[in-house]
This record gives sequence, structure tokens and C-alpha cells, in this order.
Amino acid sequence: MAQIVEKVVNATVGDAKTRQMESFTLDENSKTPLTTYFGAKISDTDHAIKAGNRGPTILNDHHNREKISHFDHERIPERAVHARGAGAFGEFKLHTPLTGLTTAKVLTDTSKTTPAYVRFSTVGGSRGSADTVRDPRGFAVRMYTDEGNWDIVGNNMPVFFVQEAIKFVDLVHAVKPEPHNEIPQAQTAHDNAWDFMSLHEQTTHMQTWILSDRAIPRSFRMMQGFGVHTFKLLDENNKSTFVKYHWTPHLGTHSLVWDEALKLNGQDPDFHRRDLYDAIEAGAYPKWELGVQIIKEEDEHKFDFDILDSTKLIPEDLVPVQNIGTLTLNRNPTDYFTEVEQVAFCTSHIVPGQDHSNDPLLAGRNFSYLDTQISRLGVNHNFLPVNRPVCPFATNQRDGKGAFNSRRNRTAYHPNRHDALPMSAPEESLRHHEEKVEGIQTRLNGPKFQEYTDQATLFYNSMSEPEKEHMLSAAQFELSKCSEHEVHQAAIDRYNLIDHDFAVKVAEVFPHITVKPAVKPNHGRKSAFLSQVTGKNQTFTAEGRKVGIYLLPGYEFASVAAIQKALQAAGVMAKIVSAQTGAIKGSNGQSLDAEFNFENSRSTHFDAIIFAGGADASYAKKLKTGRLIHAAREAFMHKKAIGATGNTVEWLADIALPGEFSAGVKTGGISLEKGVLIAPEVGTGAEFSKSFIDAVAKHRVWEREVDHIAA
Ligand code: HDD
Repeated sequence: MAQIVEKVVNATVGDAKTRQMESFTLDENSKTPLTTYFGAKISDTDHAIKAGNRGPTILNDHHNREKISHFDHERIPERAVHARGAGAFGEFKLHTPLTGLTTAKVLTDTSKTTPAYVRFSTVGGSRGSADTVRDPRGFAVRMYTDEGNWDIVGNNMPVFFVQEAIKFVDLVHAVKPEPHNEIPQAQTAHDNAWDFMSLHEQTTHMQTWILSDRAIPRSFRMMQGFGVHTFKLLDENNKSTFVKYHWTPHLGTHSLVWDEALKLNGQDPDFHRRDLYDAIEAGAYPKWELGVQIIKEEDEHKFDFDILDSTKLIPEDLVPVQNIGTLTLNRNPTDYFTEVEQVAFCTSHIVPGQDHSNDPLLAGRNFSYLDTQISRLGVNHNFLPVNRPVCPFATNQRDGKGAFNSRRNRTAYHPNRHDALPMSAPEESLRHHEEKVEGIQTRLNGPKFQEYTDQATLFYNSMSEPEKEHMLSAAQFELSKCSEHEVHQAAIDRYNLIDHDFAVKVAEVFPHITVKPAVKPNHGRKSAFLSQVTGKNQTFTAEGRKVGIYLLPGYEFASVAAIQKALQAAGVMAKIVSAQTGAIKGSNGQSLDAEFNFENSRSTHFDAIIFAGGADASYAKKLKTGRLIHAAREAFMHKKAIGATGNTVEWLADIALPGEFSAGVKTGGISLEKGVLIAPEVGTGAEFSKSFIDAVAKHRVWEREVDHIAA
């Protein structure tokens, strides 16, 4: 039986945050007796005290009451949005200082390594919902700086649905499961969501993002992150500069395909959480560059959109992103509840040398986050280990539930006779930008806020052909799940404002819809940075990918072992799959260890698969296992790289994927057709491995999709 005792802490290892958290850690230790919460030892935690062994259970049993009562209260309200998430610790290292623009040391002092924490999340689903749903992803970063906690509570999309916080409430009520029957879970594919989005013009741009592949990321490790709002930097004279924050993943920005995402929701609902956890455990630490777009104060009005409008991005074609530092996630939480559920991000957490802009969405968020943490976690949530700053902190706020530090200061007000809690020197304190503000009280936003479609069209135009095709299927899927014709009509009317042809194509599956003539001609402008297939800032690498090597009877041990080794050397997680788990003998009698079998894994668990066979030519004809044929067809349809060695080539060409390859593939040397790497001669695996790594790096074989579109 595992028992909990207070750890004797020698918190000297790791960064400031790790050491601090360590001092709050309790360790399991089987040698220490089990106790009550008040410390008395317990000899029996399995039976309550009864009056006689068949008699009534009596109240005089503290342990029984304490155990049940604690259990009765061990859930807290889940987050209203972003309830489903995964977190990890790490560090931020600045390499290019923003000298002269800000006094914030985290952005100017390259000698510092700042402890960091990130929580990734979906938005609409509840805490137990699946990971691979169509949704934006939360990308909330905290830096435990020497000057206080700095939180960038962002998403994997650079724009938002609405311009003002007051509309967030309507948005969330519309997107969440419908109130009468609480269906559907974690999806926008329902009447209320599309009713709201089609009627509310502010959502137009964001609609293009959620219909795009960005809404079904391959991995948290392969997502961009965005602070979304325009923020401010303040120099030592309080001069302000506007800034937008971007996180760019070292592994590139990549997505699943929709059919795969749908299947994974059932096959592995923890797909993203597991992927992040496993990568960190394996030492494959995910990394992002922090980039900034800097806009001088005097340039605030030079764009044809308002930089305070969170439904607009600043195209990188106009203002380049400069990378200034690297975020690395290198430590998994050890206690999900205290280290992930209890993390309390606030957009208002900024440090001296930073300020908020007048973005009306941001102003509302600055109110909402602190407010929600109080109802989720209580007024003392900042004392919880994951939330504590690593720098000294002292306030005159007192008491409240869960105030567990004994404080020696006898005056909780200012000024006071002891000079306790003195104010900091002004230059080290939080400052606000002292700007002149005047105007007539109004509920209206500025004129540029009232243009809603230009950037939606820009996004659509910037997509490659496969990405446009995915948006089309996504729109057809989403609207097909809506039952009301007026929702279909209104949604397609809105698409018509983005691109007429797109609206016409979506309407092909809704014969009752009339697509009106083009309301607004497509302006034809594109950005070179928005596509995940052709985007200028995109990275393609095999590193961090997971490949399933399917071992078939009589497989050639030496070549498979060589392929596995080569993949691992390229940073690929090469996993063995076979009919059974455990040691699987190859042609020479040596074994490889299969982690997965055909029952507990599917092709969807891998970025690419290899069928590894041997020299026995008669075997291919016998290989009729439905599961394997399905794996080959599914991976092919999901546009994944596939490899086939030895006798599996004939099987692939004749049985699994008949009619896909040219006649010569069964007998020739190594060849690549439609992203399938074929090696009838088993060989040493060296040449095969090199070509296969290149194919994996391409992420998906889009030519298969282009063929399909053309057909
Ligand atoms: Fe929000 C959570 C991101 C607008 C109110 N939001 C939350 C989280 C992320 C975002 C990543 C999860 C934090 C975590 O991991 O604990 N939210 C955004 C972005 C927005 C945005 C990128 C627009 C640019 N949010 C937004 C508005 C409001 C909220 C306009 C309220 C008016 N968001 C919340 C919240 C949550 C939250 C209800 C739920 C739990 C929490 O805050 O801590 O307060």
C-alpha cells in the first residue's frame, strides 16, 4: 500500500521554479505508516467500525468519515472553457534582446534562463472530452520571471471570434453543447454554433481558421502559438511600442487529416496529451521560438485594419516576425491536479516594462481571468505551488479560504507605522503607458473594426489546393450536422462574403440552398506565411515523428534493426508492431521487441508505417489479415508515407493497394511511387532508411490528394 509522508526536502536541484515546487512536494514512501490527516496512524483503511461484525456502521470512526468526506469534495469546477488540457514545465532563454524597447529583464537580459510552464488545451469540450476534435487549441505560457509571473494566454490561431469580451459569453453559450440536451460534446458541428457564427459578422475571419487544418493539429508540439492581442512594451522613459507575440515550433506546424482525427477521438482520446508526455519522457523536448512583430507607436494607424482588433492579424508580409528566444519544455508534471488543474493563468499578469493595449477584448479578459480563478480556486490561488512567483512577493491582501502561510507582518495596510511592505522604486514597478485619452462615451468600435471579410478572404486565398479542399469538406461536415435549413442558408451566405466559389462548392451538398450572386468580389490578395503546405516560415523534418514498423513473419532481422536504428538517429520514434506483443523472431532467429500488436494499435497512431517482410515469396499471398490490409489502405488514404520491404511488396501491390503502382515495382530496386517506398530486395536497409526519413519529413503525400481532387 502506498503511503504519503512529507518529504525531507533538499531542494537544491533544478531551476528556481523546480526547487520551489519541490519544497511543496509530498512523496510516496511504503515504509511509513498510513495516517489520518491529523497524523494519527491507521491500521485498517479497508473496513469501517461496526457494532458487531454484522451490526450498523457507527459514526465514531474519524478515518471512515474523513476518507469519504474528502472524496465527496475532491472535485472543483472545471474551467468554463479550455477545460481539457495538458501542461509541462520548461525554460525560456532569450537570445536576441529587445534593448531600448522595454525594461522587462526577461526580454532584455540574455544571461537569464527563465523557468516556464505551458498548458495546451481544447476550448469547447469538458475535462474528459477527446483531444483531436475540431477546435482552436489554447497555448497558455507562463514565465516565472525575476520580476513576477508573465502569462501569455494565447491560442494556436492568431485571431479570435469576436472583437469584444461582452460577446464572448454569447459565443461560448452558442458553441458549447446545446442547453436542452447537452449534445454535442466538444464540437462546433451543431445548429447553435453555426447559427451564432453565421449571424455574427465578427466571427467571419475566425471561421476560416476553424474550418482549416489548424483546428486539428497533429501534436501540441507542432502548433504555432499566438498572443493574439497587440500588447505594449515600455522603455525606461515610459515610451510605448506595440508588440504581437508568436510561438513558432521547431518541428513545424502540422495537422492531422479529418478522417484520422475523427477515428483518434475513439481510438486514443488522449492522443495529444500522450504525445506531449511521451516526447518529454523520451527526452525529445519540444521547442518553440518566441517571435515578435514590433510596431512603432507612430505607425498605429498606418494599416487598413485596426491593430486593436483581435479579429485581425498583422500579415507577416507587412511586419516580419523577429525571433528573440527559445522555449523548451523538459519536465512533465508529476501530479496532474495540483500542477495542471490548479494552474491559474491571467492575461493581466505582465511584468514591469510591459503594458496592455486598448484592445477591447483584452480589457474584458483582464477582468475575466482573475474572476474565474477566484471561483475555481479561491482568493488565495496565487499561493498554490504552480502559481507562486519565484521572486519575492508580498501583499496587503489577507485571509480568505486556503490562506496557509503564516505571515509575520502585523500591519496589512499602507501607510503603516512599521514601514512594512514598502513600495518599490518606481522604475522597477509595474507602470502603465501614460497616454492621453478623450472621447465621447459610446458602445461603437472604431471604423476599421467594422470591416469583417478582407482577412477571411486573404486566409482562404493563401491556402494550397489540398488545404482549400479540407476547408470545403470541413464546412460540408459542420453544416451537415446542423438540422435547420435557415442555419445552412445563413452560413453559406456568410461564406459567400469570403469567396463565392467556396460558397457554391459547400452548397453542392445542400440542394435546398440558393447561393446568391457574388456579394463582394474576391480581392485576390494572398499572404506567403499562412499555408502549412507552402508557407514561408514552415519547417519540414522527420524529427519527433512516430513510425510504426509492422513485423511480418520471417522478416529480415538485420535490415529491420538497421532501419529502426537509422530512424531513431534521425529523432524518429520507431515503434514495432506485430501480431503479438513481446519478442518477435526474425529470419535469422534473432528477435525484436514489439510494443504494439494489431489489436491495440491502428495506423492512426503513427505518422508513417513500414511493412517489414522477408524473402519467402509464397508468404505474400497468405497475408490476408483484414487488420493489415485496412492499416495499409487507411494510411494511404491519410496520405502517410508507407514503406514495404521484401515479400510485403507483392502483398501491398496485389492485395492491399491493388492498381496503385506500376507493374515493375514488384521486381525492381528501391522505388518511390505515390509516397510509398518499395524495396522488394530486403538489402541492408541503409538506402531505404534515408529515403524513408525524407518521405516522413514531408509530413503527408499531398500528391495523393491532388490526384483525388483532379479525379
Ligand atoms: Fe480565454 C481560459 C485563450 C478570450 C475567458 N482562454 C483560456 C485559456 C486559454 C484562453 C488558452 C486556458 C488557460 C489555461 O490553460 O488555464 N481566451 C483565449 C484567447 C482569447 C480568449 C486566445 C482571445 C484572444 N477568454 C477570452 C475572453 C474571455 C475569456 C474574451 C472572457 C470574457 N478564458 C476565459 C475564462 C478562462 C479562459 C473563462 C476559463 C478558465 C480560465 O479562464 O482560467 O476566464
